[in-house]
Amino acid sequence: MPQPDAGNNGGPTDGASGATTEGNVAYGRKPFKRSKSHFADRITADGRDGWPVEAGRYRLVASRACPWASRAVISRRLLGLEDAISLAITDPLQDDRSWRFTLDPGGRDPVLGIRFLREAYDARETDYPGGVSVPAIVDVPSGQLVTNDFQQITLDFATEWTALHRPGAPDLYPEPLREEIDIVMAGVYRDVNNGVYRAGFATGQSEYDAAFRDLFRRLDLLSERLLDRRYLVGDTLTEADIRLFTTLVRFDAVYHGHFKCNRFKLAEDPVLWAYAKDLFQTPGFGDTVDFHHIKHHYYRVHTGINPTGVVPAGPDLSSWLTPHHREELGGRPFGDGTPPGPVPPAEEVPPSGRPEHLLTGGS
Ligand SMILES: N[C@@H](CCC(=O)N[C@@H](CS)C(=O)NCC(=O)O)C(=O)O
Repeated sequence: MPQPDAGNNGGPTDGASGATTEGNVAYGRKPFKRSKSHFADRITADGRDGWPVEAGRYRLVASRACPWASRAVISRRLLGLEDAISLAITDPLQDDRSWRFTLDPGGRDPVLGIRFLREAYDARETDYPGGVSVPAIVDVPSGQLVTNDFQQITLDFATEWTALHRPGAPDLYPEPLREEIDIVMAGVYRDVNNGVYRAGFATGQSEYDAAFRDLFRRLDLLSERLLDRRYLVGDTLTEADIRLFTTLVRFDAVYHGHFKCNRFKLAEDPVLWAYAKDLFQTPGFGDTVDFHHIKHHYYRVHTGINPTGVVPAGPDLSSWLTPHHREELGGRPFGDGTPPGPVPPAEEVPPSGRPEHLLTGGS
């Protein structure tokens, strides 16, 4: 069932509400506060919320610009759910009707037949008053939004969709490590994933200072933690790594400048930089990243903090592909499993979004 919006103070839900709500009015004077997901139904093996796990029934709508949606794209790929859950990629630029399918022929999602993600929200709840956000999972037969609960979607991919995982899929949320994973993820969420937004959309100095301090204190701790261990928890990839990665991969390209998170660049912290490159070069991570979408979304949509909409040409992203040497720490990326195969051709990131598209390629 839809959940009441809690904690939305009328500011941007993540500051990415599209041009109209991104203006100065939306920034308000209250501190940045993330709104809670409105639709929190779960797709489960037993179908207790009315949405059973079923191959081919659901469509994941994601923006490659969005860190929260990118979690779902990575986890879907690591688990080999590509054939079970189809993927729609939105235009990185919202307009005042929010996320749209302008990248698709005729401006319509070819499976759902809609032009705006809002249509799936409306199909679920008439005159839905809240913001439209990605990631969103839509029930294809009815065209209705099922969930936009970004915190739960990936956990359910890992634990409820197991019957449809590929052979050799990793266990991204292993039972014996859940307590530790949850603790690590809580700190990463508060200070890093959401922390960069708190800094970037701060409307006062003390709010910004606090977010900046918490962010870099946490990054220092993470750097220390990762000094002699390849992954955040245990010796394999878990959900915790996915969640940290989606912020780190955006760090130098957008958060360092656009969100004023500039005590250091990721590339200046040897441990975090090597860790992030290691993940980037692991099948399922970097092959989902579109730097063009990331940069253009943040710098062009957030007109409140970048009124000119000019997108910086740098940084040089080709260094994401340089050696990281983290394999010397051991670790078993996929545990007893195997890496995912190649990206399905229809889902390949275009050359413009890849790191080898150097500065000469433009912004
Ligand atoms: N606030 C979302 C979390 C995901 C999120 O913030 N996604 C952003 C993109 S990175 C979004 O779609 N924002 C839409 C908007 O601000 O209108 C939720 O409550 O589920």
